[in-house]
Amino acid sequence: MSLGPENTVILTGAGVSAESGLGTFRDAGGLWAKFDPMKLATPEAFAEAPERVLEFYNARRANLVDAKANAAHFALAELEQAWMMAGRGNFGLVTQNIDDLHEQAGSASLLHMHGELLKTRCTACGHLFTDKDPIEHSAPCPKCGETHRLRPHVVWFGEMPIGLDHIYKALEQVDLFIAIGTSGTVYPAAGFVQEARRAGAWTVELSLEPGEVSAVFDETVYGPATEVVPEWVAKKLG
Ligand code: BV8
Repeated sequence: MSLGPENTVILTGAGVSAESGLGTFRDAGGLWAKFDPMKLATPEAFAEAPERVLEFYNARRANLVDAKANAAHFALAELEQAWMMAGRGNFGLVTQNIDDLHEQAGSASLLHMHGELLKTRCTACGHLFTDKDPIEHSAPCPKCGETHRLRPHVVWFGEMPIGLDHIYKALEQVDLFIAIGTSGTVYPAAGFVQEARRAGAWTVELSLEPGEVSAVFDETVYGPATEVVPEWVAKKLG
């Protein structure tokens, strides 16, 4: 009997990049333990205090420039390769992370639903460009020349995540859903596992410890991503 396609959707969060030295949000000592997200990661905060918000993101951008992909990122790129080579079904990697570590590891079908820290966007003309330098609030847009209109290309609280229609379409026909290194706190991402279950998928959580929605997963494995993810992928690829 043919196994049929095994359409796969993977959702990653800050935990997959933790061992690359990038801070998580809600762990002890995490970013939101030190900073108030409502004062730094909302459009209102940016409108009220653009310099403070830019300082926060410029510091994280500078920290990201030297970060390197880890074994978990590489294992996910290997899983995608195997899927494509064997024609095992659709494969989509949705990340909540704004770093570029999945790209570094070679992941191709990648969607940054919360944006990308190494991109800057002009709110006047919409120009979107890769940018590793600090964003100066008064700087002119390289395309339209307007000043005071540049922002990090990240999705703040209250803003619409990127690619939701594409993600929900993939979740309608998913057979295997794997959530990796995410606390399941932020919606709509935290609700994806429910969509996957509605589609009849096998759902897996790979993280350091149980998150807010762990109870609904069919399979859970806890431990550092650089150990748990390569092990899970090796077992899956037999
Ligand atoms: C939306 C980008 C409307 C910027 C982020 C009131 C007003 C407005 C909205 C809301 C509201 N109340 C609720 C909401 C919805 C809100 C929300 O969910 N709030 C929460 C706090 C309750 N969501 C939104 O606003 C979203 N937009 O709702 O739009 C809409 C939506 C749908 C349809 C129509 C309209 C936008 C949310 C995006 C916000 N932007 N980031 C930036 O990075 O600064 S959120 C931020 O937290 C990250 O992007 C990340 O995506 C997100 C979740 O964090 P995690 O990745 O899970 O990280 P966390 O630290 O929490 O957990 C780490 C995990 O890793 C832990 O489980 C840990 O155990 C594990 N771990 C740690 N180390 C390791 C490890 N695992 C393995 N190995 C290790 N070594």
